[in-house]
Amino acid sequence: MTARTRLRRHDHPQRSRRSRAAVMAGLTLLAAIPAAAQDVRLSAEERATICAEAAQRLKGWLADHPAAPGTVVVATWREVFCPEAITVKAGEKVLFVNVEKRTSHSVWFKTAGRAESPRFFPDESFEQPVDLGEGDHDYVCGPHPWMRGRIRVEGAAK
Ligand SMILES: [Cu+2]
Repeated sequence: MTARTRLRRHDHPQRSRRSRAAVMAGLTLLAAIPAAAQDVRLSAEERATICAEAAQRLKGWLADHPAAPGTVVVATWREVFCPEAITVKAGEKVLFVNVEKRTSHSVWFKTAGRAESPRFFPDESFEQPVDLGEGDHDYVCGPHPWMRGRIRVEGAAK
């Protein structure tokens, strides 16, 4: 399967009109700044505003779905991973929670050669095993390649 058909398959129907140019622009930027673990469409201020909103929405979600101790939570909101960079110790778990109203996301450690996670829809979560080894690991969202994050793993067995 080519990258092109994969992107098309994951396109959201409601985005299909405007998404082609956006996807191509995202891929161009992705190629230009391979190491950056942040959303290149938005300024730092815009991302901070979005992540403050995400934190409020996540608080409500966690009230209904308490996270186990040793869980680091990342929210997805307005096509941003919040927070974009986290540090996890070996043995901890990373839980991605989708607090969007209608958009689904995935977690994909693409440069590490991993398979893309299942899509998680609004009000759903996805638990990412911390099996990546010590160091920094960048990931993207499959359907929205401009969504980026980074997990730093500390103290894992090498
Ligand atoms: Cu996404």
